[in-house]
Amino acid sequence: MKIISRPALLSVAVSAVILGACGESDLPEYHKQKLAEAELAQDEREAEAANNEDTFAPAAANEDTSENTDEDTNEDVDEDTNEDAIEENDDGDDTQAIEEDADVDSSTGEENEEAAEPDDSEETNSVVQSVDLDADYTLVFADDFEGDSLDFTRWKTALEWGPDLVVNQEEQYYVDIENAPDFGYNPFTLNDGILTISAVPTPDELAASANNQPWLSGVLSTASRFDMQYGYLEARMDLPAGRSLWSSLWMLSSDYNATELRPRIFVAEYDGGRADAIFHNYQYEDSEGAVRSPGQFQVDDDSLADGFHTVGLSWTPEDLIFYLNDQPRYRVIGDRIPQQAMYVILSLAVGGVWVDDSDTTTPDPGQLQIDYVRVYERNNN
Ligand SMILES: [Ca+2]
Ligand SMILES: [Ca+2]
Repeated sequence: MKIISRPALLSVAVSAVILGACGESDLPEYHKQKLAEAELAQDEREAEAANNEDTFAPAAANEDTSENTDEDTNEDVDEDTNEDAIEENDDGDDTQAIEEDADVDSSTGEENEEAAEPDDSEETNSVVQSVDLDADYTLVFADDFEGDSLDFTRWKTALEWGPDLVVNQEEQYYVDIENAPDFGYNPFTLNDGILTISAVPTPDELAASANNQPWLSGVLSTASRFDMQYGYLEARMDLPAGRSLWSSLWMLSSDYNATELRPRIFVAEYDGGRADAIFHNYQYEDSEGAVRSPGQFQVDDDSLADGFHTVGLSWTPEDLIFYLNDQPRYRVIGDRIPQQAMYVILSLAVGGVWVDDSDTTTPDPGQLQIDYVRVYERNNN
């Protein structure tokens, strides 16, 4: 495993949102639907697994590295929570400083028009200090895609609920090339250290195998093969512009049915139909089981459609910081930051409720290119 040499990031002010400050808005409908469908499928899989332990390996247990601070993660929201969060974050935390300032730095982004109603979580500016991957972190997972084929010790090519469940009215069928190598279409190609996921219209002869979905595409997941809990996740990708192409780097809880918060982190979502913006989000469940989110956060950048860009997530027990091209853009803090192992997913969806339906202008093929995916753990200080 090689050490990544890179310049340290500058300390910059970034918009931050404090979870639970005033309660968050409801989820966008499509995420609710996705969640409900995924849970249903997961329940079915669990029931199946109970009957046949050979066919379903539960996610590998992760070392519990959470030195959960003395914060009460289930504390009811009240008017003091916001102040508490700020104070607790300042106390004993040498990497973060928060300036109490009601003015949000609007130059870093704005509410997504299609997201839920703007929430009333408190926003503030916070100073994010450098992430020095060379000095303070150790590389614990990396795929530079230098080989001739996918490394199935690192990646699954299916989601946990299997390829046949349609969520979000998405139009693609994710070919599980690991388990169906003779499917007839392989969405994954590797060339010169670049993995390309190619989405194409489903050929007639494969329609039945593809659950009659009109597109074929690919997904990568580290479920049961690699979990992370805190650290820095980064992917370098050339995102595809074009109608209906929905690229995502996201994370789900490794123990999806049994954990508090049931967190899911959308490190980066990209709609090729509005190619000059990227979206970050975090979702969790409150103590009543309602799914909450501080809201989808939009970062505008008119260079996104061209060339390679890095997207990253810094995750500590105290915060989530979302990065684009090594610059922190959005920070989430508070007592509902995930304190549990999660796994990593990369997907190229086509169509669905968040993007336009495919039509004759949808690129064929639509191609997401990935240079690398890396995960670093922070060294003990
Ligand atoms: Ca591109
Ligand atoms: Ca590479």
